[in-house]
Amino acid sequence: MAELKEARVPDIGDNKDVPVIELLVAVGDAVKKDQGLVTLESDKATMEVPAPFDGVVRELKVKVGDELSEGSVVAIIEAASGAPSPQPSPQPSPQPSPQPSPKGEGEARATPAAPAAPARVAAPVVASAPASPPVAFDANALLPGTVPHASPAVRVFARELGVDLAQVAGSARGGRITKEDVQAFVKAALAGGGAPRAAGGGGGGLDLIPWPKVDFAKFGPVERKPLSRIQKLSGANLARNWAMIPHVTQFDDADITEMEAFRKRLGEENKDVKVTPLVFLIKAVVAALKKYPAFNASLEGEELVLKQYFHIGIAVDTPDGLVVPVIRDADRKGLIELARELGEISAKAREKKLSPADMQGGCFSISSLGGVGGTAFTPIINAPEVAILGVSRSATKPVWNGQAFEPRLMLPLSLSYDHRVIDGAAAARFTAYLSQVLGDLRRLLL
Ligand code: CAO
Repeated sequence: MAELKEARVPDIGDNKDVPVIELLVAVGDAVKKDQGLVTLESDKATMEVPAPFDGVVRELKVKVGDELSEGSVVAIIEAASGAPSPQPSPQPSPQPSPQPSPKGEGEARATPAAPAAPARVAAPVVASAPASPPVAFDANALLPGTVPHASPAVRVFARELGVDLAQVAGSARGGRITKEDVQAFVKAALAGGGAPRAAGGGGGGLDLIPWPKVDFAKFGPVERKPLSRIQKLSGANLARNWAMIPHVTQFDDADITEMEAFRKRLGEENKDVKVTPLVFLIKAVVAALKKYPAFNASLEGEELVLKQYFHIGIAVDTPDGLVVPVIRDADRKGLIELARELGEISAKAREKKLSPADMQGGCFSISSLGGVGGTAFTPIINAPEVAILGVSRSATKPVWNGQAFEPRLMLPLSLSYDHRVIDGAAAARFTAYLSQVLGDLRRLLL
């Protein structure tokens, strides 16, 4: 009799809560031992969770975006027992009776205490139901069960080139897509005058002209330097966010003359911690998010997910590129505690010690170039957030007080927002409120 068994995430080292970026199989697919079921991507690596034995996928316990750790149940697989496996049955599996996996968790709740991997491997399933048949060139023809099959390295390679693997025909056994297949696809696309479509499926294809190919060495000496891993990852995210989110940036100034005097006093009283303007900004942002909840939201289809927690991402410049660790529950922390935590996460970022969990769950990000310079910039929204605050260097400026010009310390604010979610008037109110709070910190008590 056929046996239903769980396929779980194996030992993945120190990685925890690693997001699922791709489902490689669908319910009803026949799978071979070691065939990838889903792809996980941490900030450091992409990995496939393999099928622990041959069988037929009866249930997928995860969806894209779920976060998995070692032992999380990925799928329920019916292991064939001796006889060749029949075509996938439309009947729901009677045993076990799992519940839907809760959002954001990959843990299956209804299959407790089951062994991590089945001891007995069933007989191979029939070849008439290949797990990943060669994928048709037309992505629109992509059906459940014909998900492109490629190794994590090839997936990363394709993503870097902006190639949608669903459009690539795999030449290796079982339709597996190789690096050469991706290269051939890009060459064909370039030769045909078109460009590979933006990866991610949701981009809808940008139909851009090809990237200019220039032999720079013809014009003078050059040196080639590979991008760091962080640059590659953040570059892909930034490009997607810039291309897919209709950004608008609202600029404003906050008079921080009094705030600055208070900050200096705080610094003198707390010499063991560096209190920079950024901690006041975190507090002011939390107050503004409470007043304007649409800024503490994410867009999911036709719904806004409004968050009732206040986790603030901070863009940190490191020698390897930009990372955005998250300060959790910033609403429950005081200025000194925030200053301490900011110092800790910045140091951790620069020492490359951030874990994926340190960079997850953010509601809204702040990118401060105040320590560097500039008067304004347009930060790119850190999806799935809907807004980001850029902060430039404060400067003393003459400000008209109704009777005379007064020297005031002014802090430039640049708020980029997703115009699908936030209107210009709301953005102007948000920055005006931020400016009021920073101008008079007593407002934080209201
Ligand atoms: N105006 C004037 N001075 C400012 C300021 C501002 N808005 N913000 C900070 N400063 C001062 C600080 O007070 C500090 O002065 P002292 O050395 O005299 O104490 C100095 O500038 C350096 O501050 P800092 O940068 O070390 O600290 P921070 O808390 O302001 O920022 C961090 C911490 C991690 C956010 C920052 O170091 C960093 O990495 N910023 C870059 C972020 C980035 O690259 N963003 C661009 C992304 S593109 O969207």
